[in-house]
Amino acid sequence: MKIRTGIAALILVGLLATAGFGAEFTINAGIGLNDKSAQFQSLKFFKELVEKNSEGKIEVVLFHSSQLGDDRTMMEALKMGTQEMTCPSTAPMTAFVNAYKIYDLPFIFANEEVADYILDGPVGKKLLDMLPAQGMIGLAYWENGFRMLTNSVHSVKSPEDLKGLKIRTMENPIHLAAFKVMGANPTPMAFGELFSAMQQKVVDGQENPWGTIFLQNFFEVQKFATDTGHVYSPFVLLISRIFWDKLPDDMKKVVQSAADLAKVHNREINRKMNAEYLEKLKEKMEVTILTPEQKAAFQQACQPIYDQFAKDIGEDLIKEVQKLTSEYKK
Ligand code: KDG
Repeated sequence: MKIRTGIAALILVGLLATAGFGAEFTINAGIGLNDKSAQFQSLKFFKELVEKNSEGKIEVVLFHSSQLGDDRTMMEALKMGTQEMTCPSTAPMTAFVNAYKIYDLPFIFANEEVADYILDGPVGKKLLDMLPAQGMIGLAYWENGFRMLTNSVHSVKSPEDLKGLKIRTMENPIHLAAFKVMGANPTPMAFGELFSAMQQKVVDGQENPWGTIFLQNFFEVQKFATDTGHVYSPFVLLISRIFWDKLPDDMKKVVQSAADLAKVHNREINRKMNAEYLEKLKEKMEVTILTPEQKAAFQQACQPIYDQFAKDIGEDLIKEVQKLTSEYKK
């Protein structure tokens, strides 16, 4: 009898530990994308590492599909300390730290390798270091990816084809200005409202990486896609400063190292998934792959944005990034 009770108690302790009971700290982490996304898969990877390496002292609870709100609302919650973690695109982060607009300049990064080089270098670090003053700690740059255009009206092969199309953008002044200058009729909206806005034809189109277009079933309400790749969207894994300041140093190390390892994992699976889902989307939508000349026309059309936002972002920062990206190419 005693042995049986002992075993039962052991099982119970095990169950409680896996359920997070007894954990000293809980990280509630919320994102906008769904549970099939590379972002959610990477959060699961992060959770496993943190829970294992903290020996159960930290529990990570995951929420997807805007269950805890949109990017902006979750960042506000981090600032107030009512939510511990989120992973927004950098575009809506510009409401908190203006310098993040540098990443929104159209065509600033030619490919993912250049993006990694900038994000993991001094510029990326400088921008992460601006976050604590806003009540958030930037643990690592993960990846959303190059953004592609979709719509339900007609195929888009040139900026002229955008004329009059109502395009949902993220809440970001540069994205709005870029689509305006290309002739579209842009409107900012939270991600969680996007699918039904397209379904109800409140907007004609949107822009997101291939993985999102496929995994969020956007192809059900959008017939046309174009590989514009007009903006590279980084994600930042953010943790509330209020929570961070309560963590002992050894636990901070566990969280930081899991964020760094998950970054490598995230970039790897995200790139694989984006390539794979482009092929799948070709079976479901009319996908236009632009020639280099066609792509150059979009780049040309967006050029005025650089002057328009030079003062706002800071000419020195723009020059610094352009210098680094050109060095990388050599
Ligand atoms: O989880 C991330 C999403 O909330 C959001 O950042 C996705 O790219 C996105 C968009 O278009 O809003």
